[in-house]
Amino acid sequence: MAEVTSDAGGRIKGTTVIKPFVYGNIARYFGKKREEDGHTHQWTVYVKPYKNEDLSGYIKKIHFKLHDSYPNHNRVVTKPPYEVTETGWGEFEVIIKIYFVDPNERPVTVYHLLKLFQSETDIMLGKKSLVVEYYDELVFQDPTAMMNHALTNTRPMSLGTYKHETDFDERKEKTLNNIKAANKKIRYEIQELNERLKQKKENINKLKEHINKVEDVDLQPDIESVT
Ligand code: SLL
Repeated sequence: MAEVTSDAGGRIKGTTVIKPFVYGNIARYFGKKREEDGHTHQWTVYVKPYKNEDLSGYIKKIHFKLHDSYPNHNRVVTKPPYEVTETGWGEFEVIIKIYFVDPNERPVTVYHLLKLFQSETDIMLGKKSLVVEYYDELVFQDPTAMMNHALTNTRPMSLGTYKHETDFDERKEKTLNNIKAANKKIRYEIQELNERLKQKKENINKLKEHINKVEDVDLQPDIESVT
């Protein structure tokens, strides 16, 4: 258990609070290009809690900065759901800036590449929505007493079971397996390279020995002529 003390800024030393969250977008093809503006998709970009909790307990607002082609591209959302729904024709990077209820807490920025297009047939036909979302964590180091209270006293958002479109447990397992496989591969490559290095070193030593021998032989007549 960390020693809990409070410094002049009112921060609780030795405390770390981690808040998992999910950000991303869903999108759906209209099925055709819209005559009047050339838009092809409706999309929603969002920030959600990973576990069922009301983020407004510790999040003050979230800025979603859209592409310049959108009118008033700085969208500010002050309460759940933290999302922006729009229509458009193109993909771009959305800058998501999360502000906290405690002004001492630095805002956190995440970048999300808004995704509209995917090769799956049902998504291309507009029969099914596309979902691209990521898991991340907000880490609060030595929060102030006020922030700590806000972080640890959140309320649930919904009364029902809370579920994501993405199976993050499955993704975690897949990611872990990929990391393990990559680790194994790299370890094997390192071993092989070490083997080759050893071989080369041995060759160098052999050549050095050879050079020494040749030099010794070369020196012999000179030494003899001096004496
Ligand atoms: C590009 N990366 O340069 C893209 C930009 C911009 C998307 C995509 C239009 C919105 C509107 C829209 O979808 N912009 O007209 O209101 O190709």
